[in-house]
Amino acid sequence: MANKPVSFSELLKDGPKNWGRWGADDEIGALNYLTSAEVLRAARAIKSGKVFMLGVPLARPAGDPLYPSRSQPIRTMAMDKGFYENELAQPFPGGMEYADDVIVMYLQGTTQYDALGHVWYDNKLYNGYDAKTTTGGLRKCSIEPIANHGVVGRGILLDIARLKGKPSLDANEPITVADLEAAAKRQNCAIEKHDILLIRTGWLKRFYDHGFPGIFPNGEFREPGLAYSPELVNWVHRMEIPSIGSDTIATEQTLNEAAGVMIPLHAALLRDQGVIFNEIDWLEDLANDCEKDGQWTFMFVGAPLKVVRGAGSPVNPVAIK
Ligand code: UVW
Repeated sequence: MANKPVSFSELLKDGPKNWGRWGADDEIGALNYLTSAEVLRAARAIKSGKVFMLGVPLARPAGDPLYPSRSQPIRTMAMDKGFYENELAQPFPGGMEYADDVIVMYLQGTTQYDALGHVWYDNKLYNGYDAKTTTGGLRKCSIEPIANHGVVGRGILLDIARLKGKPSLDANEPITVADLEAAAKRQNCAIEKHDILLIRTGWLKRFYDHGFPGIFPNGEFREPGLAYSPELVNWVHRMEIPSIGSDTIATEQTLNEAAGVMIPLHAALLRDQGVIFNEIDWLEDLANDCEKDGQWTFMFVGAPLKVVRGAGSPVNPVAIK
């Protein structure tokens, strides 16, 4: 049973903030850590040329994994052979015909990046921008500046499910700093400053194995993941982590029972520190390969779409080993 919720301003009042660190007009937060030197460090992590695409299939007829308040993507044909068969379209001169389609979806309804203006508390976004700047489209901290910069750096996969010796973590199971360090130790690799963290819980595989009950047991949204603690938010700040991704919908433990709050790391890391969240990553193939060859670091490339004023964007991230 969760306690009565504490307000985020109270819970996080002594926590680290990066507001102003990169100037009063900054909109990319911890991506500022990802300089050209970091891209070269990432390139040095490439050893075999193996490529892993971390996006999930989009708009499957059977449905996609997404946050409960979001509806499923709708993809429909705007042009196909049927149009020609029913004389609704004519071939181009020369005889060529074509297919076209349209998708209606939440920008965060698949593997995706959250913009820094995606969440706020106390009416302030990252870097102190007024929450009113989100009305009608994000005029500050949209996905566009993130998409213009790109998310390129050394990635490290931390396989917490393997660390715990189970196919997936349990509902609302927390991941602590000690777990991250123990996973790195088991994998015989070190987490370095400015690393892009990918955290495997095994949760997303439950969706493809068992459908919606696999990730909403008892109909509840209670994902395992990184758990809020002052130690964790200080560790992320000290390690200057630019971005965190996971094989869950929200990249963090859903409910912090002690404080009675939901997804507090969106407040403590994204809003306060400008850490970029990347969600719904497919990590199974990458993790299996890392376990096999013992190489858990790679070049990571995340290229969200330049959606004008968007609160997020779909992405198909790339890990190159
Ligand atoms: C919410 O936190 C509402 O969404 P997401 O998990 O996409 O960040």
